[in-house]
Amino acid sequence: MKILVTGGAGFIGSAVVRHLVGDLGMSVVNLDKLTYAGGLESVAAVSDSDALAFEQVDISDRAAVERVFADHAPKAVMHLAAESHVDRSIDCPSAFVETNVNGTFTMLDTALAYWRGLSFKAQKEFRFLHVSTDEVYGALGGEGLFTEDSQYRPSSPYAASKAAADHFARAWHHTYGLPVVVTNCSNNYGPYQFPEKMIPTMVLAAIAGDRLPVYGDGSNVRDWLHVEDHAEALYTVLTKGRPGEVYNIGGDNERRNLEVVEAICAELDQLLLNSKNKPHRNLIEFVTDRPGHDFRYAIDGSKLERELGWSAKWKFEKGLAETVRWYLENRDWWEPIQKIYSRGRQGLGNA
Ligand code: NAD
Ligand code: TDX
Repeated sequence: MKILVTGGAGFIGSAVVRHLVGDLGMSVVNLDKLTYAGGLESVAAVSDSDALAFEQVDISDRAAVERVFADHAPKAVMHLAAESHVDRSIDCPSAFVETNVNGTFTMLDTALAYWRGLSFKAQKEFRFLHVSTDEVYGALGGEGLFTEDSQYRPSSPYAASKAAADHFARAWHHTYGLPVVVTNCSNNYGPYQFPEKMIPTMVLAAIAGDRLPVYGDGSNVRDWLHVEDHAEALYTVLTKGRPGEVYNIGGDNERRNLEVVEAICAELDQLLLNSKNKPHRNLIEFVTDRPGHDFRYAIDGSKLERELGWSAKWKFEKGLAETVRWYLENRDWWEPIQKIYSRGRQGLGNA
């Protein structure tokens, strides 16, 4: 079975590609524009495989996307390509509308035309997996969990663009019968995450002896899932999920941001015994909060566990420790990125 993965040069998409090609021996077409967030180094572990093809294409470019479908005849689509960083969406929302909304529309509509040309059997087997986020549900207070029935209340331009994309995905199933499945996942962490997101930002800043910028008072809560667990969950939903359904994916790992930053510092204290920056927690600095900062995300992932038999394997403390170690041992992956991205503050809405 050949799978078309969009955004396969990004953080989660590359974990999906490594899982499909490396662990499962499947054929994959990786469609990616290679924005600042994408790099083929993230799929280097499988790039020698004949089972992996790459297409440098923008998901909003309909003619190019049509050509990819025609050339590769995929049996399924896993759609991950997106602008993904909340802070960037505050500074430059138009890119999020263009890629996340128009690009998703283009992917759905091109897939529909392709699907209509398939045999009855191939149509029944085809899947379009739309990968989304728990941020579409807005923010939680101290109590409660997001379920698949939670109301859509997106807060940031990023979340609004993903919510719009989710509605298009559902409509292409409801109106045209395209076999769409939607997933909404909590915060991912792990190797190959672009160093603008919170965890790699803190790890790289601490290694450099720079200040660790904790937004507000650090009490905001995120529910962390290891990216390799997410990749496996997505394959489970692709192969076992029912068209028209939504599945929340979570890790049951709610942590306050300050707790996570302190755990990173403690890990670095152990790994960098001779560092002059020890104890790294002294580098923590509380900075101006993110505008519209969602207080808490937490997922009820019981539907996925109950109906499709998936559950996360990684324990957060072990996964975080291994992630810190991965960044220390893989400077050749992130040092070139630092030449184009300086870890400066984004998302104050001044850009
Ligand atoms: P990422 O920013 O690391 O990677 C995005 C990838 O998409 C990059 O390789 C980039 O080059 C590519 N891309 C961007 N615009 C494109 C375009 N117009 N055409 C083709 N390719 C394009 O993102 P990520 O963190 O890996 O997120 C992947 C998906 O998962 C996104 O849809 C995101 O909304 C969703 N998601 C992310 C998280 C998270 O914690 N990171 C959690 C839940 C859901
Ligand atoms: O420097 C920082 N300091 C800080 O305190 C950064 C970059 C973030 N934060 C805080 C903001 C959040 O409360 O840490 C938390 C996590 O921030 P991000 O890594 O930017 O993630 P978040 O905004 O929660 O969104 C992420 O999870 C859901 C992904 O970027 C989205 O793509 C995904 O949909």
